[in-house]
Amino acid sequence: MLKKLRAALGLDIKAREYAYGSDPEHGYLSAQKIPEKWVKTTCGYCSVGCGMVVGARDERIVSVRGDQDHPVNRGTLCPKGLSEHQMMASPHRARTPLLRQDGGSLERVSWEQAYGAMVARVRKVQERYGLESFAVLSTGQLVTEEFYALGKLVQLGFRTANYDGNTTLCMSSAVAGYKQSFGSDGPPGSYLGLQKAEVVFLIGANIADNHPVLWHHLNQNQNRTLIVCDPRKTKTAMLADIYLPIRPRGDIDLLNGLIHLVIENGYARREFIEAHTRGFAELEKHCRPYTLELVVQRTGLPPQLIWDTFQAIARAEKVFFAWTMGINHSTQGTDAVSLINTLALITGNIGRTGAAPMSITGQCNAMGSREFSFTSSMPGYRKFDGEQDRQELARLWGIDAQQLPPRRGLVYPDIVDGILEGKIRALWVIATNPVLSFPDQARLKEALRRLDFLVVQDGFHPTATTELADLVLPAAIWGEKEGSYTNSERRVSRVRTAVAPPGEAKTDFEIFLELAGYLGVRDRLFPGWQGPEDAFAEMRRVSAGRLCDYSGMSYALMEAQGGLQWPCNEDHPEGCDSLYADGIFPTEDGRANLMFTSAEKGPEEVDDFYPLLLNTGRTVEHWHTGTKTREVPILDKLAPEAWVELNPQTARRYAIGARDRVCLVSARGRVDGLLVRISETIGPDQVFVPFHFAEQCINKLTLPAFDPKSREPNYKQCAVRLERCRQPQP
Ligand SMILES: Nc1nc2c(c(=O)[nH]1)N[C@H]1C(S)=C(S)[C@@H](COP(=O)(O)OP(=O)(O)OC[C@H]3O[C@@H](n4cnc5c(=O)[nH]c(N)nc54)[C@H](O)[C@@H]3O)O[C@H]1N2
Ligand SMILES: Nc1nc2c(c(=O)[nH]1)N[C@H]1C(S)=C(S)[C@@H](COP(=O)(O)OP(=O)(O)OC[C@H]3O[C@@H](n4cnc5c(=O)[nH]c(N)nc54)[C@H](O)[C@@H]3O)O[C@H]1N2
Ligand code: SF4
Ligand SMILES: [Mo]
Repeated sequence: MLKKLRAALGLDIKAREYAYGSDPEHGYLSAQKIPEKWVKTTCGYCSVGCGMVVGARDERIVSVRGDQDHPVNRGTLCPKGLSEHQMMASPHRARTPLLRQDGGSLERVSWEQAYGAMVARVRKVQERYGLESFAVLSTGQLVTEEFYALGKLVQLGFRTANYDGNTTLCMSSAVAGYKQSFGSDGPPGSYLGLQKAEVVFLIGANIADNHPVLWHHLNQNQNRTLIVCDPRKTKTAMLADIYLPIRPRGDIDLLNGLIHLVIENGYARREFIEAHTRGFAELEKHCRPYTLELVVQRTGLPPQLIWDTFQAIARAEKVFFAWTMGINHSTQGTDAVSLINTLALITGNIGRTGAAPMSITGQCNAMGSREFSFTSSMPGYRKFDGEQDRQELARLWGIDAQQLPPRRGLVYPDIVDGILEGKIRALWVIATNPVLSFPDQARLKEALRRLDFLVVQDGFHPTATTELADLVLPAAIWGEKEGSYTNSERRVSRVRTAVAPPGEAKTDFEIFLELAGYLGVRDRLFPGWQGPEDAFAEMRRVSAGRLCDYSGMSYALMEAQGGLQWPCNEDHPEGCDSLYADGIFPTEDGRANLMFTSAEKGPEEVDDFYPLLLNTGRTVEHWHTGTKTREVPILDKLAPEAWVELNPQTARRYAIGARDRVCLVSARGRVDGLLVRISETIGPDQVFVPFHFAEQCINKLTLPAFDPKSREPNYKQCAVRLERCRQPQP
């Protein structure tokens, strides 16, 4: 019967399977769901960087499946990846430029009017208040070619250094921590390490929800010991051999204690330490007081678990240390990162497959922004204050080094402060939604209201941020643009166009180049550029000889291999699995720094008035502020609203039952109508709420406290109190 039907519809078996595989509701009976063409690309959500094949028909993506040949995922995808195409046809896509004039409503305008207005308004502000009164906030979600073009446009075209990205909300602590330890940014390990390590130590990383396809690598490693350190017993923690239910912010004490145990018990790799590091004597002295008793007292962990963790690390030949936001999202994030690097260094876990410290990044192309966006460093990981770096980049670009910004400009939270202080008067926001994602929402909104001019460039409208804009620029998104993303393991993979963007939306790349034309700098900055491949050619030249060396890459090679890990050059024509295999680090004397630190008090402690510690984060179904995933019916049905996780003891204390609704209040705001989930996954003095929901935006409560080195926000702890709900539900 089916065979006949298939024959009648003229479907070949493969096409039927593809369509059925991703769309069981309509399945193979719907001829409109049968792709006319298949395009290989990379997932546009998280930094795992799964390879996928998307099927398009009539300018719509109708099917998505995992690329069987891609080394990252071998055909597997998580729920977000599998349903990625469903957000594209959302009624909330931005379709035309919109301009607000004289305080009125946003009205449709042509691109010419939009560009004209933007250049005129920004120039006016810059003429009146100085070049640096214009600031730009970008993202980790453009293709790298777009980052490269944007960096040149902002720094050399608009000539403002006050330019940063949402990446400061995410992994700037990892960047700063790598720089402190190794002299440069760059994650030393790769996913193969998850397969080859004897011990995998995950610290503040919930990969089961947030990097699900990394399990695919862990699962290939049956003999490993998995250690998970997280105050919440997450899905990841539930699968651990050793679960460390650490007190929030206890990581620095734990790491100091582990370093002490390693040294005291004779497990430090003396030969490696002497040949390749600096600062061991000071480290040893610093860690001496961290006895097991002290660490137990500070972290709340049972001594046996700390001892078991130490034994596992000390005895293994290969330990893979990986962390994410439980470490980075802290006022001590940078130093905690460096301490993880130190533990890896003294145990000789660097430069080998399966033996590395490795920050798992977040967004699909946070890494690309680190390499080429001209924010945290100059393109190709060049230092703003490195004389040689400046001369080299100037020569490559054929400009005078004087034209390069003398220093890094203001970083994200300092741009917000700059607006509040009246120093910054115009802001361009690209592919980020700060009104929901930045801490202390009321303060951020107040800042945005004070601006003379706010431009927001987004694939969706309305969003919490586009609603406040004076000018909305409609952008193409994943599936509608060309370029490349770099994933967490330095793998640069192709991103390809399957369909045209909706309405008049344009790719960010086109917008940057056309805007450069209106500004009169297009020929100077982008001579002869037609498309992203021209940017890529220049990126190869600009990165040649650098750590993030793209010189051996081409689009064709990337497509053939399922991405290439940098450095990729004559020495490593197929890319490189581990950094620092020779034990030589990009510091002045080639040695890694054994950085250390002590735990400080958190920026906000609980008290009688605000007795609970609020932890925030993610769930597998949703992506950040939900502009995409809340448009996907299956994902939104699975997780339609925010919730608060409460320990049974806390629930008893407040006489609250499961499915009751409560309100959380901090010194900065309140969130009503949170659905209660009672679970021992969370400690009695803590609560957890995901941050994806505009209706119950948890960043009304979080605090504007930032790491002094990386400027990353302290999203994971603030003091709140719980009240019974005033309203029955939202
Ligand atoms: N489904 C989904 N996946 C995503 C994203 C998404 O929005 N949704 N976003 C992507 C992005 S940009 C990022 S940055 C990553 C983030 O990925 P993760 O870092 O895994 O995500 P989070 O849930 O923010 O935080 C991780 C864990 O840190 C723990 N934690 C809190 N405080 C502490 C502490 O003091 N010590 C320790 N050790 N742990 C602590 C939390 O309990 C939480 O389980 O996910 C990426 N993947
Ligand atoms: N409380 C709390 N807050 C947090 C966190 C937390 O753990 N707790 N995590 C923080 C972290 S790690 C991160 S990374 C941030 C993320 O915070 P945001 O960056 O604000 O979150 P997104 O929802 O990813 O916003 C991306 C925006 O870009 C748009 N967009 C997508 N693709 C494109 C494109 O190709 N071009 C253009 N122009 N627009 C596009 C989307 O529609 C969306 O509006 O949130 C931070 N905020
Ligand atoms: S794990 Fe990340 S990259 Fe892979 S399909 Fe899911 S969201 Fe996409
Ligand atoms: Mo992130």
